[in-house]
Amino acid sequence: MMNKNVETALNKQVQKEEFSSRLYLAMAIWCEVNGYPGAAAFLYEHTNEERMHQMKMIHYTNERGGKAALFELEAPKADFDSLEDVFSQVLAHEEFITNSINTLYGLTVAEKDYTTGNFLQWYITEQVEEESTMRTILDKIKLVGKDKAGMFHIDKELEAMAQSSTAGTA
Ligand code: OFO
Repeated sequence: MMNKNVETALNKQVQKEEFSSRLYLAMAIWCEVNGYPGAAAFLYEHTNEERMHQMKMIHYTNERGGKAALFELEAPKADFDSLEDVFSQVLAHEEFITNSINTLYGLTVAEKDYTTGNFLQWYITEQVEEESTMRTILDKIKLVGKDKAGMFHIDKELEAMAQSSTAGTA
C-alpha cells in the first residue's frame, strides 16, 4: 500500500502537470493567432509532453497500490504581451515545477518512501533539461529584441525543435 501522504502529494503534482499542459496550450493558441507558427508548434508539442508527465505519475500511483485523483483546474491566462513575455512565463512556470518536484522528493525521503524517491529521479533530471531549454530560448528572444528578421529565425528554429521532438529525437 502506498504511503498516504506521498499519494496525496503525487496527486497534487499530477494536477500541476495537468495545469502545465493547459497553460502551454493557451500559450500555443496565442502564438498561433499572433504570427508565431513555430513557437505555436513548439508549445503544442510541449503540451503533449506535460500530458505524458501527468500520465507517468498516474500510472505509477495506481501500480503502487494507490489511486490517482484529478482535481479542478484554474483557467490559464489567455493573453500575453509578446513572445518574450510568453517564454518568460514558461521559464518561471518550469522553475515553479522544479521546486514542486524537489519538495515532493523531500517528502519521500522524510516518509522513507525510497521507491517513489527513485521514481522521481526521472522528473528531477527532466526539470534540469526543461529549464535549460526554456532559458536558452528566452535568451535568444531577448537577444534579437524587436528585430523582425531575427524573430522570424527564432520562430523557424522553434518549429524545427517541435519537429525533432515529435520524431522522438529530442
Ligand atoms: Fe512537467 O515539466 Fe514542464 O512543467
